[in-house]
Amino acid sequence: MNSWFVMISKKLINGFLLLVLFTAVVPCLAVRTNFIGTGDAHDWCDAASWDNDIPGADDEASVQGDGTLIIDTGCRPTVGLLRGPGRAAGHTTLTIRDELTVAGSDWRAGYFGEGTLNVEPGAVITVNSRIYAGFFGTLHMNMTGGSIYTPGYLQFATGDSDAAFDCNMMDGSISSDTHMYLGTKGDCTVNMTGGQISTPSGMHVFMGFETGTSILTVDGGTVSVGNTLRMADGGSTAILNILSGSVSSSSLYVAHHDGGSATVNVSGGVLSASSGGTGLFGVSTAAINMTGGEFNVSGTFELSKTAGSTAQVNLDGGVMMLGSLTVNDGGLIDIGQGVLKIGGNVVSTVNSYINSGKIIGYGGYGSLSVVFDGQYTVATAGCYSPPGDLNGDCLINYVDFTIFAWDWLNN
Ligand SMILES: [Ca+2]
Repeated sequence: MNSWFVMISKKLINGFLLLVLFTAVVPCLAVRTNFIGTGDAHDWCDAASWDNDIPGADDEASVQGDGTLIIDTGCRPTVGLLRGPGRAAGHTTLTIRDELTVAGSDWRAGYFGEGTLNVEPGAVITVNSRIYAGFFGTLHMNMTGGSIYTPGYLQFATGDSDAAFDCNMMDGSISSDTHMYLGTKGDCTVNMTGGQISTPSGMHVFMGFETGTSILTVDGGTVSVGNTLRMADGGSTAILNILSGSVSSSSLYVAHHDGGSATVNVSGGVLSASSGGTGLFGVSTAAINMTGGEFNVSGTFELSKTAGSTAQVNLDGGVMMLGSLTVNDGGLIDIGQGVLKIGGNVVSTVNSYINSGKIIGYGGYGSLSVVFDGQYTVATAGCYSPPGDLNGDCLINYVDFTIFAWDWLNN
């Protein structure tokens, strides 16, 4: 054979090998298939529910339109991408009772549309890269069991300020290996009465330098944050209510950027962290209202770290137990029926805060007692019963007015 023939033959063979190789490594072309059902109870594993067959492991499943799609027991789909429930027009509902795997990339629920997601016992949802819930749209979620897990991050109410996410979690678990963002651009409401939310990384209760509101209410169940729990980024409002159950983190930042407003209300249960404070990275506003339960920080808790920040702690009940306490200007602790405990003998430090008006009792009407019990410095308040306090609880409010009005009407 002459040399040019050999050369062309080699090129053809190489080309053929390349073609074989190319065909072998490139997966089937991904297709988008849309849920086309209207009304209730369409089965995900029924091809008639889709306009382009049941989505496969490389495909984009788009759960859109007006209707309810169900992943029922025995139907265990794996898809490449998941969009919905809720995409463009209509209100789509997705109910999940068995395994769902998003193998290729992310899941965008409430994606430029409105959807309802029901996660029920038996659901095992695994999303390969990350989860957006309420992404330029609205997602309503009800979780009564099962699990949601992603190794990536998880963002609620994100994309723009019209995005919204609300969730009622009664049982089950939501976990990620990286950050969880409860509101980044739009409003986010999470109500827990059971189950677990956990990450070894951080949680932002509103993150994104926008003006939205994020409310996390825990009345049962546990929230476990391995790193920092940050409340209220610049301009946003964050509210954490704990009625029962527990919330724990490594660091706890209550209002942490310019213009942020954070409120923690504890009436029961336990909030615990290893360190933390208020107004950490900007001029912001913080309130901690306790009427019961425990607020435990094993290390230092610092009030109003950034100059110009304000922080008010109202201890109307429960116990605030701190490893150590720093109260900067702008910080105020008002002790009512609650108890403030600080590790070690820091009686003189606490008295200096009392003398400078940073710790008061009953809004200034109380007398404060500070003692070292051998382990903790314990500050409590007694009440002088100011004029007008007819029931002797040191508060002048509608209860006193009721007594006054009753006496007046009966005499
Ligand atoms: Ca009273």
